[in-house]
Amino acid sequence: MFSNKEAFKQTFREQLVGRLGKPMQEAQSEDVYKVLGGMIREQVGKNWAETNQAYKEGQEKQVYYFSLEFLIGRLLGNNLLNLGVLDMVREALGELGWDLEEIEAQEADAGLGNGGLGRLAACFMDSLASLGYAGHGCGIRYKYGLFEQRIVDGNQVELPDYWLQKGNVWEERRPDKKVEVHFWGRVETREQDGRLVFETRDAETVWAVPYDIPLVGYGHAQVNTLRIWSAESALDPVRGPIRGEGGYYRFLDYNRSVESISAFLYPDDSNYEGKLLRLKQQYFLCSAGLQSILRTFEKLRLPYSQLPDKIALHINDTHPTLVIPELMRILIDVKGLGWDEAWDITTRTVSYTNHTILSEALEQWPVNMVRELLPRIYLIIEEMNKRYCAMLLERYPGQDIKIGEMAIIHNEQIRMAHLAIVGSYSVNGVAALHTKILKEREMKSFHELYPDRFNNKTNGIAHRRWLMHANPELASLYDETLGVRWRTHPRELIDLLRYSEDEAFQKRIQAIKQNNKIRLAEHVFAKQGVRLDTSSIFDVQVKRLHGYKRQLLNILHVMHLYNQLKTNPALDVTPRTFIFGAKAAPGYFLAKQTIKLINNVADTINRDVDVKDKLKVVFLENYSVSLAELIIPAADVSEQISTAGKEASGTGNMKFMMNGALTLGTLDGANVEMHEMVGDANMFIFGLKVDQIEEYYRNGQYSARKIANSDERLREVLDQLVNDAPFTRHEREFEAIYQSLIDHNDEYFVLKDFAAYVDTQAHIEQVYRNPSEWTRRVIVNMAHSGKFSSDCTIQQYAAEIWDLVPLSSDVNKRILF
Ligand code: 4GP
Repeated sequence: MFSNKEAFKQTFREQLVGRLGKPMQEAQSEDVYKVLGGMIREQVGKNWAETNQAYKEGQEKQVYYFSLEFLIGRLLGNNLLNLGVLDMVREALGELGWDLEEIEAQEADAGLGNGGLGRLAACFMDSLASLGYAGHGCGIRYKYGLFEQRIVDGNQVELPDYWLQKGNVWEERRPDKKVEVHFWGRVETREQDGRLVFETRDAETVWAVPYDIPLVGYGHAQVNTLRIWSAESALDPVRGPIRGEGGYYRFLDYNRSVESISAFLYPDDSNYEGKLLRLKQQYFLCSAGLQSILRTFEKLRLPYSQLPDKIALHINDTHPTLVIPELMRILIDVKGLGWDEAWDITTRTVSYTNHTILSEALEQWPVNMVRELLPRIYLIIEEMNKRYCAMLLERYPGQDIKIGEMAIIHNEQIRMAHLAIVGSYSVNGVAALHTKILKEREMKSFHELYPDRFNNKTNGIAHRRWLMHANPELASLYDETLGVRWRTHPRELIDLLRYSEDEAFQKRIQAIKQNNKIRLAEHVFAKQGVRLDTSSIFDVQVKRLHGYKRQLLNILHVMHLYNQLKTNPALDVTPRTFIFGAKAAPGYFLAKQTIKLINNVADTINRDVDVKDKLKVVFLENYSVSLAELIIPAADVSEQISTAGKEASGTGNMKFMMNGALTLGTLDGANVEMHEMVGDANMFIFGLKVDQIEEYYRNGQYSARKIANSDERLREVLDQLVNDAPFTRHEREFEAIYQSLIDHNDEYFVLKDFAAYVDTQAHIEQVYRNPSEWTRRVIVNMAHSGKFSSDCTIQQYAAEIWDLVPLSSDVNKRILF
């Protein structure tokens, strides 16, 4: 049905009428979306079945990527692109009177993730399928994704994101594949044939029901699977809670508690509330995912000793660490293996990625909680800890403090990062600097103990989504200039270097940027009623709101620019539009205050006719994957200004680089690697470096107050946080921010980096005035951005961690276009 435009139109018409049961002229955009989505699902169904068959034959090793987050965004456009029919469908729909973009906008933006970690998982899924690897996602089908953000009087208000309200055309519910997950209960031990047998009694049973989403590879017929699990009550009149007096009411309570397991994603990527429920979610995913994987493995009729040859289990940060004790449990209690053999298999199967060194994100679970909720799992963790500490004692005799620091269980807490390191064969950081910090500081003793286990895998992004889909004009220019190989060999973008000084090419790049700016400006006007000047510099900071990401530094600089213009209206500035987008964790007060501050500043500046043609600030509501696809191609300046050492990698930085923005950044995360490639001349680097920051931490000599007092510009903006004009709406409105900077001594060195940031921003203005020089730098960045495709990253994971080769079946050799 997608073989050519006319055939497509014909089928589309028939299906539209057939499925909807109403005449075509009455169809709404939403109807068109559903029908088109259904057609694609049908189209990939055959390939999906064929791929699954190939997997069943078991030739290739498969990787399962366990993640509590998959920030996949919309799938329609990406699927059309990967099937090679995007342009044809756009044209065909156009001829039928529909605009594809509007149709795409009907799809709920699946926000099953908070930020970088969740988006990375989604990019990895795309690359795994596109490169022909057998790689699948294992996640939770949250009923509510990350909250929807509204800005009301400048404040963030959170609304539930019921993304499934209109159904989900991509997923397939698979009740036949459901598995049982057990909570609570008590463990009974008995001896049988000379060994201890553990049985859990009186546990609560929950059904885990999988929903499968096809992951379409680019350009070939292979289709992998994202399996997300939903919790349902296991209504069993004989064994279940409904039995006996008052049973029905007990059942209702039980039902509520079961449904809450997959009800919502925790809206927080740095600290955790509702700990018990979160722990339940984690175990639910690990147990359900593993059971279904092992069921497939058993069909191969191989001994469990060969599990590591056929299956790799990857845990995305510590959230799914319970995969380790759960695998031990199944191997020992269900399959009857001994501890040592089970341990050997487990530690040859599991690998782990660390995504952050923020101490508040390092997960720990109280012993009591784990012991009660997951009694058998607790015993296994305890045993692991016992054996591991005995090994440490042998290695470090008499060093009790060190052993305590390295233990899995300490001070009545279970440290998930330690469990993950001890129970896996590979631990990786997500950018060179981050991995170095893990090895030399955060996980130093573990690196000494297991030097070969640690490795780096710098993050990457799905360049097909972030370039071909988000920036089609630029992608066409690349096709025209380089041919189409870059689409599957992104490092070949390096050939763009030849055109960096080519005036005609520069002009094309400038025109594309301009069009993307217009596209964004139209969207912003339609959504928020703010008009943007598309000839101004679009200076963008979009990411989660967190102290270390320093949106505050950015907005203080904007306040300073405004102050300058007010004092000296004739000041010769290059017009600027500062664009922000960020969600703050609902319980993170300072982050929410920062959003309010940005909105107040925007309000003041945008109303002031004195600065009308020079300065504008806009906070874009409800930052999401689809909004990012509009914003990023329109950016001139990419703000990557985290406190050095705090941003593990960043992936926004890569998306902007690829889409032709110049980076204003600190030497942090993957910025460092970008800088190594393009050099000082092509990036705007400023601020403290990691070792300088460490030195401050060591010597305790940082004084925010001193810095504030010695810089007139800072004094002025700091005053403006608490005095009643021009950015505050009542006295002391931003007292908390002020205190964090002055009384709490500026944890993220905002004040220390302020002067350097202001200077670098001034330098940016100068360079921007020379369009040819600016564009030359942009092209150099684009040329080097191919390294940051997740295709490259996944190839490294496959070769160096998972030991995976592309599928040899016909299905991935069948080229679609
Ligand atoms: C993020 C890191 O903060 C970011 O630097 C990194 O690029 C991203 O993971 C992917 O590796 N961490 C999280 C989190 O999103 O929840 O810890």
